[in-house]
This record gives sequence, structure tokens and C-alpha cells, in this order.
Amino acid sequence: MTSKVLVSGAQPSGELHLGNYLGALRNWTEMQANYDSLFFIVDQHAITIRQNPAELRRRTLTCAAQYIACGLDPQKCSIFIQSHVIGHAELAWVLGCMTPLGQLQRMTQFKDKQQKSENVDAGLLFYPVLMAADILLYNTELVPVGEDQKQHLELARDLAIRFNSTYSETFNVPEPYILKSGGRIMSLQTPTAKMSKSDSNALGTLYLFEEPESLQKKFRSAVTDSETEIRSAVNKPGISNLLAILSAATGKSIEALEKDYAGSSYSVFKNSVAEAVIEMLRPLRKRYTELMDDKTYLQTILQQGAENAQKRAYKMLSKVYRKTGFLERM
Ligand code: ATP
Ligand code: LTN
Repeated sequence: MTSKVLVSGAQPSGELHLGNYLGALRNWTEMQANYDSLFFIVDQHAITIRQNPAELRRRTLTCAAQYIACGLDPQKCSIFIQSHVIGHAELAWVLGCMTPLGQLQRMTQFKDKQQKSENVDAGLLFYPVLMAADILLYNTELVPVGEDQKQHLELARDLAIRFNSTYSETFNVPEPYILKSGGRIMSLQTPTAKMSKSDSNALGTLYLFEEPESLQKKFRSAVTDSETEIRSAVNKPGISNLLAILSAATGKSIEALEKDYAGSSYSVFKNSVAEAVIEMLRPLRKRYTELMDDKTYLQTILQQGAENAQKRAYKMLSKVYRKTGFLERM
């Protein structure tokens, strides 16, 4: 293990889906042992869209179980809930006071979500600043995320550089780590939009822990095109997405898969993708059920994770407060 710090997280705004797994969690599990790794569940980010409190609480715990079921090992990394650690929101405030408003208004995710909701609160605009705080608080070097988070990471880098040049060297400038395969899994129903927890059409999103029969049904109704050729191309977003999923699930290249399925019908192909995904998820489902039966274990892991993170967060926060010019509390 190197002493390089790696952090990442997901929102408990819905159950984890295949995009989260292939674009993020699977990479986390492969990297956890090689870095000083911290993985959080960003409940403070989740409330940028109005949540039902009881549902949010429930999903936060299931999300922790899903992290572990996906392969995160509490012996190798820290797993914790963002709101359990004092420092994320506090650092976000300091960084927000150095963030140009225009840069936040230009964020693609903000613009997308703004269009989808009727009432937009200031928290949604501030979302990327809180994310920068999550990262900079731990002196992070590496942030493995999906393609959709690239712009947010650039803000985190800009803020690190700006703070360092204003107040002297304080933060590492973090590096994004975005895998090509699995970096952007698209909705099965609207294959030009990313698969998302908050998709209004539930048939578009493949949840990791849903019943295999239900996954199969979603694959069967996946939107494709009016051709018959199984080939990855810009004008064939549905088939390209299914090929990307199959490639990520089997480790085979897109080119090899195009050869394997030359001449097959779309329905045979869809069935193979469904089977490969269900097989890949089978052991995860088993582990998830076991974990949900042992809430005490889950709570212990989250408590230990938060304790470790809190020590580190206090250290960084007091450094930042001192440099900013806040009078020290005696
Ligand atoms: P929401 O739809 O509620 O905004 P989300 O599904 O995008 O949420 P997040 O919790 O925001 O999920 O993301 C967790 C991780 O999963 C991030 O690293 C993100 O880049 C990655 N991710 C999310 N969606 C996809 C996708 N469709 N393809 C690949 N990676 C994804
Ligand atoms: N915005 C991210 C979740 C997230 C995150 C982070 C990821 C919040 N803070 C810090 C990496 C590092 C998302 O929507 N996927």
C-alpha cells in the first residue's frame, strides 16, 4: 500500500445501479488495497434534492451494505457517512467563499438537474463545492469516479490551487481516475442519457440488487434501433450501450464481441447480456442479504470509519481555519 490517499463516494439518493458499479464501485474494490482509501456515503449531497427523511435513513444504511457487498473491505479501507464527520460542510463554506458563482452556474449536472426540478435550492448550486471539500479535507491524491464527475473534479483542483496560492501550500491537487470501460453506462430506455438513480423511467435503470427476473425483463425491453447489426456506432446508442455493458461484465473487447455476435438477432444478444450481468451480480446479491441481516456489524463498521475520518478531518480543518485567519478557540 502507498500512503497516497484515495477517496470516493455515492449518494444515498436511490439504490445503487449498474452504472454506479461499473463506473465506480468495481474500480474502488480493485484499488482499495493499494491506497490509503476512504469511501463515504454522501447524505449531505443527497438532500440537494428533497428527500423523505425515513427513506433517506433507510437508504443510507442499505448503501453501506451495498458498498461492502460490492467488495469494499472494511479491513482495507474506511467506510463512513458524510454527515457523521464534522468538517465536510465547514470546509465547503470556506471554499465556497473562493468560488466564482459563474463557474457553479456553468456546471452541466447543475443545469441538467435544474431543468428536471420545479424548485431549485441553493444547495444544488453549491453541490460541487461540498464535493471539493469531501476531497480536499483528506489531502486526496486520487478520485476514482465516472465520466459524469469530471467537471466537478476540475473545480476541486481549481479550488486546491486557488487556496494554495492565496494562503500557502495546504492541499494536494487531486487527480481524477476515470476508467474507459464502464465510465459511462447509459439508460436502457434513453440510451443517450446516463443510467441514473433518479431516472423517471424505472425500466431504464438496472439496480444491482433487484431480482434477476426483473433485470431480464429490463434487458428484453431495452431500446435499440431498426437495424439488425450488432455493432458499436454513434448512431446506434442502444446497441453500443449493451455492448459496453457486456464488455465490462465479461472483460472481452467490444471488437471481439462484435465478432462473436455477428449474425445474431437482437433478442439473442440482449439475452446474453442479461445472463452475463446476472451472473456477475449473483455473489453480490448473496453477500448483501447476509449483511442486511446483521445491522450491528454494519453500524460498527460505520462508527469505526467515521472515527478514523474525523481525526483526519479535524487536523485539516484546523489548518485551514488558521490559514484563513479565524481566531483559534482556546
Ligand atoms: P443521481 O442519478 O441520483 O444523480 P447517480 O446515479 O449519478 O445519482 P452518484 O451517487 O451520483 O449516482 O454516483 C456514484 C458514482 O457512480 C460516481 O462515481 C459516478 O460517476 C458513477 N456513476 C453514476 N452514474 C453512472 C453511469 N451511468 N455510468 C458510469 N458511472 C456512473
Ligand atoms: N458527486 C458525486 C458523489 C460525491 C463524490 C464526492 C465522489 C460526492 N463527494 C467526493 C468522489 C469524491 C456523484 O454524484 N457521483
